Amino acid sequence: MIIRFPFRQAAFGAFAALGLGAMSAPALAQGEVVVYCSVQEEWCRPMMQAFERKTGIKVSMTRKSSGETFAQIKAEAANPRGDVWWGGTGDPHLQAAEEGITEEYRSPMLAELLPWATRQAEQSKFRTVGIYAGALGFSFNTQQLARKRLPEPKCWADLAKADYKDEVQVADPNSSGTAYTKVATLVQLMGEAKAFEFMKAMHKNVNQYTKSGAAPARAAATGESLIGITFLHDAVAQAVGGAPVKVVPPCEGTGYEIGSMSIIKGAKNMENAKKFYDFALSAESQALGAQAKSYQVPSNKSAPVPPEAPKLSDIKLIDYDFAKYGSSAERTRLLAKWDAEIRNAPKR
Ligand code: S7P
Repeated sequence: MIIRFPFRQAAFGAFAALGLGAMSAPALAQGEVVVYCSVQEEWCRPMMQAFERKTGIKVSMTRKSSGETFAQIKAEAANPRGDVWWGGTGDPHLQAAEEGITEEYRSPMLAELLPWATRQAEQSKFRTVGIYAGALGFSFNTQQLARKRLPEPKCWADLAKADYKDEVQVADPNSSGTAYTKVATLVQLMGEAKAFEFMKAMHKNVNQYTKSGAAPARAAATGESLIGITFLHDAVAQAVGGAPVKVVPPCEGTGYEIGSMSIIKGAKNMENAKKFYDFALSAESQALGAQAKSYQVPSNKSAPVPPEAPKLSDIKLIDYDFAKYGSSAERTRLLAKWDAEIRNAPKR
């Protein structure tokens, strides 16, 4: 009892700050919430711990990539096991909203968000919301590049050149939201026919389609792969950690993500899911990202933007059509086309 008392005080303070102060303190220390986390493990853990510390609500967390989590929520729809899906690229969250497997929730915290984050909520009829943003690109290992006497890749087009045979790593767009963002970005940037021609040519240079979207940044950092296509912030995390990598926003322009969060339809712990959702939209919780070396741009207007975060205003960004590329029909069609035309295309 003596140990728990100050904990409850802290929890009450947090809920008062989130506009939930009318709840009784003993109730705050009860219950659980099941969170499917699609950011990097390094950020998932401190975020869950911070929520537990604030509220006394126990968190059961599973970390999986965006596409994998979407597939899991869909498979579990008749008997949902998760309550909240936190993080991951916005497209599969939008698809989940359209397919009715996530729940409408108008958080009181929406007023604190930047317009791109609330647009995501409005677009999905309040079934998802933006929690961070980040641009796509690639990174390369500077030591390996010098050792192999190769030219610096600067553009998407460079990644299909014979110079980089077996030197490019990128994730599989079925499991990875990052890699789906890449497919949708190239289609918007080049037109669909040219984008698939380019991906077929680049396929000859791909040494591995990984499950996780951020893995190619780690591979470029260690030199296991010369080049890794990822979100720029995932590559920056490697550079900040001291890896010999250069981070490249492609010269032709690039797409970006609105990392999102959704409550799962039929959540067994609905009230706690909403508390987690409100907490995840607060400036205080979003500041935890940078502490965990996750350098996305946060969606809360008052959350500090990490100085390491790639400056979106300095990058040639396309006007990414989230409504189209996050729609069920388009995402399903593009993934099937990638499977049919790219995954097993000849390497020679
Ligand atoms: O590392 C953070 C991040 O890049 O990971 C998320 C990503 O969707 C999860 O990885 P997958 O590509 O494997 O799905 C991004 O939303 C986030 O910025």
